[in-house]
Amino acid sequence: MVTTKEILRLPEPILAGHAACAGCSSSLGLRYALKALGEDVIMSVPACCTSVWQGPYPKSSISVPVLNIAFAAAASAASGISGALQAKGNKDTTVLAWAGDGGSVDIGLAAISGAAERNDNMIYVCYSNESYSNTGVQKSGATPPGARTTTTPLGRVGSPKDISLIMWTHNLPYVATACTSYPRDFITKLQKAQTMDGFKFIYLLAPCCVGWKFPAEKTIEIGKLAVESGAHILWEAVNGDIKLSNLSKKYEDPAKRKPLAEYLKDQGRYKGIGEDMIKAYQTYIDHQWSIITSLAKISQ
Ligand SMILES: Cc1ncc(C[n+]2csc(CCOP(=O)(O)OP(=O)(O)O)c2C)c(N)n1
Repeated sequence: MVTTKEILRLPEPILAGHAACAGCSSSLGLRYALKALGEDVIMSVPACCTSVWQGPYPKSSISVPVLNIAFAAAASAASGISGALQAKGNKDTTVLAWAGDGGSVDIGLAAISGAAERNDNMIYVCYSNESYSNTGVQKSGATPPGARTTTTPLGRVGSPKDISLIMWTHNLPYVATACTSYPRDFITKLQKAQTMDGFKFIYLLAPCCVGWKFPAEKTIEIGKLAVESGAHILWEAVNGDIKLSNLSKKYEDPAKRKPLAEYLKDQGRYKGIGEDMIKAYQTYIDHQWSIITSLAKISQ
């Protein structure tokens, strides 16, 4: 694993003048990603917070070339870039598709699935603030049970889609989950993905203080609580073999997990949400744990 000192020494890829909200963890995530992947990167970014905060065209606060593309098209555009690089004999440049959960779990899913099935050479990061944030925090397929959004004012009913497991079924070289509160884990996963050919997928939980309604200074703490409560499981799969990441290993034992209520207490999106919905969230989390740990056992 890279050291914190090593991360700090890497060149800054997000330049002054960006328009991210205070406490935005997805911009922090991209900062880590570009530090991890180096300067020889081309990005494909669909409509999402990142395309907004990077600055008004033709200005960009992101230090690598970015193709801003239609909402559903991050993976297809990245496939095109990857194919063009291949045709030019360029094996060095990393193609990074960087998209929100709305653009990945919902509208871009067919494009991602196609690119994954073809095993097109790219790293696809779905940063998830668990909603369509930049258009006013609507529910996405990744919104957890009970969460209030502008389209679920009484709390989200039903279960989210687990896009990481959906991608895992595509038999990919690399699939992982990460969280912006754990940069070393994320960076290590990105660097591992970068050494592999084909389609690599990372789901990055990125708490959003605006959408989740918590104070900006709590961004890192909230992300940690997501992992410590077991709500977000950190794992990776190399060629299909799933294993829990060290940071999540101890939470395999439910008794070691912090209560879900502790993770939710500072999030305004859960304020006043009934016990039945919180229970549904806990049931969903327990179900996810049983799937991941079963798959990890089979992989041993
Ligand atoms: C086809 C289409 N529908 C709707 C929009 C409007 N739109 C732009 S970004 C966005 C939300 C993006 O949500 P997400 O992918 O979760 O990224 P985030 O904003 O949370 O970063 C929407 C609905 C659009 N650009 N194109």
